[in-house]
Amino acid sequence: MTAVEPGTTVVTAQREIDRLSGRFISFEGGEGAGKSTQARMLADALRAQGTEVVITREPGGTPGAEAIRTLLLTTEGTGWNARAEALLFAAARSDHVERLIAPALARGAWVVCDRYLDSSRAYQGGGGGLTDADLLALHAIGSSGLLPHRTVLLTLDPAIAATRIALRDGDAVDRIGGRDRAYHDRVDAAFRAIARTAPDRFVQIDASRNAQAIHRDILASLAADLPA
Ligand code: T5A
Repeated sequence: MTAVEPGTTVVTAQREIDRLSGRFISFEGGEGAGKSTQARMLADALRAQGTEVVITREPGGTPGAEAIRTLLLTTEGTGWNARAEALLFAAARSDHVERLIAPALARGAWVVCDRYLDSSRAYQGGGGGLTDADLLALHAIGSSGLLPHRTVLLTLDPAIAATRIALRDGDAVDRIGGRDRAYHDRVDAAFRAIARTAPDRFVQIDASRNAQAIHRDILASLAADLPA
């Protein structure tokens, strides 16, 4: 298996990864639901079994996508409308898939990704009002529609998540995280609705418990995918 070269389609990789031992797992959920914590715990558990794991995040994961992350989340100015945001997230994802995710899957590694396409569907779609069809069309153009094998959706009351974030970050918020409660409630509802449309891909985990209990549930939900 050769790595996918920049400029080539990832469609072949999508077909081929289904035959390989590597798996593409994304973590989704609202702000502060515990995605980064659980992604790290899963990666550590897999590595302890001798599995090659690439842990990464969106927006980001490659130098180009990290530059777009800065544009999206921290650059001073008036911010972006939902359409511009969706295009920037899709562009970052395209670079991320082509240069990091697809090559890792093609060599049989596991990819554990902190946010992916479903965040665009929930934030720019549910929160920002774009249609799911438009967001999936951007994903088809940018990343040949590459989907994770499994998506772990961490569900948590936004009020509890806000308390956790305040404990960690104090008053600091990024441009999207700082949007109002109504926006984040729409994002939360959108994640749950998206998960219902793809029950074979999604596992929903109650993230209100302690991190170890959540981790155990995630391992159990991925049991069929885990290396023997
Ligand atoms: N976005 C992203 C879009 O709008 N569209 C897109 O397509 C994409 C890809 C990304 C922003 O971009 C938006 C969504 C976001 O607004 P980010 O900095 O990556 O920004 O933001 P988050 O993904 O929300 O990252 P956070 O770090 O804020 O949240 P996590 O990763 O869900 O939470 P985590 O693990 O860092 O935990 C938060 C705190 O809670 C503690 C942790 O120690 C930490 O202090 N914690 C727990 N406390 C109690 N019990 C538990 N079980 C806990 N688990 C973790």
